[in-house]
Amino acid sequence: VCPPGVVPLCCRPPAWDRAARPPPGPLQPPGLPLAPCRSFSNNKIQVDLDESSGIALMKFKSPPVNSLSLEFLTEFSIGLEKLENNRACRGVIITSAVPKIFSSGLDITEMCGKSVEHYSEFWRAVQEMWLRLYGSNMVTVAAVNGSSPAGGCLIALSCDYRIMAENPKFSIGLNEAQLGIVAPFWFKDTFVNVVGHRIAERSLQLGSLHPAPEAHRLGLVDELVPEEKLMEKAAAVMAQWLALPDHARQLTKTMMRKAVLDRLAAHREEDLKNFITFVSKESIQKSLRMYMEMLKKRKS
Ligand code: CO8
Repeated sequence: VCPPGVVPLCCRPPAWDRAARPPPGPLQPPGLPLAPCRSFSNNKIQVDLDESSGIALMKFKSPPVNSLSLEFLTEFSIGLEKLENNRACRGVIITSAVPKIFSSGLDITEMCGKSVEHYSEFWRAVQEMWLRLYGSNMVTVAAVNGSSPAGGCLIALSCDYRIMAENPKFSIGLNEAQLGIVAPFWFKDTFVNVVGHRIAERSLQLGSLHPAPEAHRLGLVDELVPEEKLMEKAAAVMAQWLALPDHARQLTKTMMRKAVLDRLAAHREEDLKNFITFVSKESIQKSLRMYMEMLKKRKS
């Protein structure tokens, strides 16, 4: 069972028969357009697709912290859908245009003091984003060039490969417990699939945010590189993954991820109800408000 508009991985047409392309060359430095390239920028995400290599670059550009608002999540899902449906696109590199921040996770203001209808629309958008990204047929590489808590970490975990800037000030993790909230089962499943049960269990209970070197040691990120080398490395990793026939790689990806994807797809409405019940509780609202206040105080 898949949400409307999301074609299950196993049913999507294989990309094996796509036109052969030359191996992808190095990506141009961030900020410069790829050539020849097709761009579709909207308010919060810039997308550049280099049709000759089949590689798209998605850059989050929603300052101050790339928080995942309803608008951001909607743009993200639409961007992924456009790339997925474009036969010229085989892989996407996801990174941030905001210095020092990959994404601060779900926009907490979307979960505070809003109507049930709003919570419902917001949570559906979170589910949709994850189903599209985790279930993508494309090769997905996260170039994590800043801090990446909670929902930001989920985006990175949902990719096929994670490269992080080796700055110990940047941290990544599912820190929901620190906010007094609980990561949903599919956040947990995605985390377990990357780092294994024991590390996920400890990290989730403690709501740990791991500095980049520790995240690398735990296997939460696959590689650390100096920040200025991040895009070059992402392009090299992408080239390695794209050297394989799409069809075989995609079927393998489906085999590895299908059970976890199906679990949310089968329990989507239940998950939505749980979220609404949970987030509507006064005790949870209080925790979220206090956390936002703490962020503001820390600043002053
Ligand atoms: N949502 C909304 N606003 C945010 C968020 C956020 N996630 N993060 C930061 N902001 C705001 C800050 O309040 C601040 O606002 P203002 O300028 O009005 O004071 C502004 O963004 C800038 O923030 P900082 O000054 O803190 O920026 P720094 O560069 O110093 O730090 C960080 C950036 C490291 C990202 C820091 O802001 C931070 O730690 N943010 C919180 C991140 C976080 O804990 N996110 C968790 C969100 S919850 C989630 O993703 C999953 C929940 C799933 C389960 C739900 C079940 C109920």
